[in-house]
Amino acid sequence: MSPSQPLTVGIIGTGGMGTRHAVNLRRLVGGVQVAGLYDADAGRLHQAAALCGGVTLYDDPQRLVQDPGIQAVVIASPDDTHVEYVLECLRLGKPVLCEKPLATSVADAERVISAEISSGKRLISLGFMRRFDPQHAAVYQAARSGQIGRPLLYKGVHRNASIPYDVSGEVILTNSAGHDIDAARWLLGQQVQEVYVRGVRSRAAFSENTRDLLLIQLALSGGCLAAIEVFVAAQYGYEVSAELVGEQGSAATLQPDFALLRRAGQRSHPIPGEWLERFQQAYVAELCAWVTSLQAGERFPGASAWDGYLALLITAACIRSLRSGLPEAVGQPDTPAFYT
Ligand code: ISE
Repeated sequence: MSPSQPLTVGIIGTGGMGTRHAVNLRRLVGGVQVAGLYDADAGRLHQAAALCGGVTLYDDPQRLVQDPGIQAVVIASPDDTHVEYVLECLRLGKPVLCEKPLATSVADAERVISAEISSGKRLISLGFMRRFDPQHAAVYQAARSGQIGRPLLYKGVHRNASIPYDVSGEVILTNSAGHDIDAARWLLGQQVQEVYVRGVRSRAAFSENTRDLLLIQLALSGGCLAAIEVFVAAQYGYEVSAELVGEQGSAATLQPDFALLRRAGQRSHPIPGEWLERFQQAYVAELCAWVTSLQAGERFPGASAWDGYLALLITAACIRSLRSGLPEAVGQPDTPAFYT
C-alpha cells in the first residue's frame, strides 16, 4: 500500500453498519476508495451502491476478498459469517476490519488466532469502536494518568431501545455484551478471571426464556470488579455509559448532548435511537485509524483478534453462568508473543 494511492476497500455486508462504514469511508476518511460491495440482499446492496458511486458489486463475498483490486476488507455481515471471510482474508494476506464478534464460538476464534499467527502478519483489526469514542477515551486517559488513583470498579450501562432479533440471553451476550466486556478489560487494563450473570425478562410479551436485561459481574486479575447492565429492550432510547471508580475519585463518560431543547416549559436533551447515531464519531475515528495504520504500515491502535478471542472466551463463561446460575471461571490463556 502506498500513501500516494488511495487504499481500495471492499465491504461485505451493507446493512445498517456496513452502509454506515461505506458512507463514512466515502465522505469522511481520506486516502481510501470504496471499491467493492457485497450483500446477500440485492436491494440493500444497490441502496448502498447508490450512496457510494463507482463501486463494483459482487454476487459472491469470497470473490470480493479475492479480487486483486481490493486491498483491504471490512466485514459487517451477520455474526456467524465473520470467521469464514476473516480466514479468506488471512489466506490472501489482506488486512481486514471485522465487526464484532470475531466469531460466534471459541473454537472458531481459536482457528482465526492460529491462522493469523501462521500468516506472520497482524492483519485483523476488530470493531470494538468504544475504544475510539471520545467519551470513553477521556475516561481511559483519566484512569491512565492516575487522576482517580488505583481503579477499583468498572460500572457499565448498555441500553438498546429494542433489537430486531432473538432476545435470548445467549444471543445478547454474544452479539451485544462483547462491547462491554472489551471496554471493561481495556479501561481497567486487567484480565477477567470470573463471571456471574443473571437475567430477567422485562415484559410478559416476551417468551418465557427471554432474558433481555442482564446483570454481568466480572472479577478481574488485578482485584478490580465490574458490574454491567445490558438491557436490549429499554424502549426510551439508546444509551451507553461507563464509569471507573478509583481510590481517589471516579471518571465517567458524559452523554454526548446533541442539543439542549427548551420548549413548552421544559428543557430536554434528545437521546439517540440506536448505536449508529450515538457512536458515529467513534466509527469515523476507528476507520481513520485503520486506514492510516495500513497506509503507514503501522499497527492498528484498536482491538486485535486476540481481544476478540478473549471477549468470546469471557462470553462463553457468561453463557455458562446464565445457565447454571453460578459464578463461572474464565480460562486464562497466555498471550502469544505475536500479540504482545
Ligand atoms: C450492535 O451490533 C452494536 O454493535 C451496538 O453497539 C450494540 O449496542 C447492539 O446491541 C448490537 O446489536
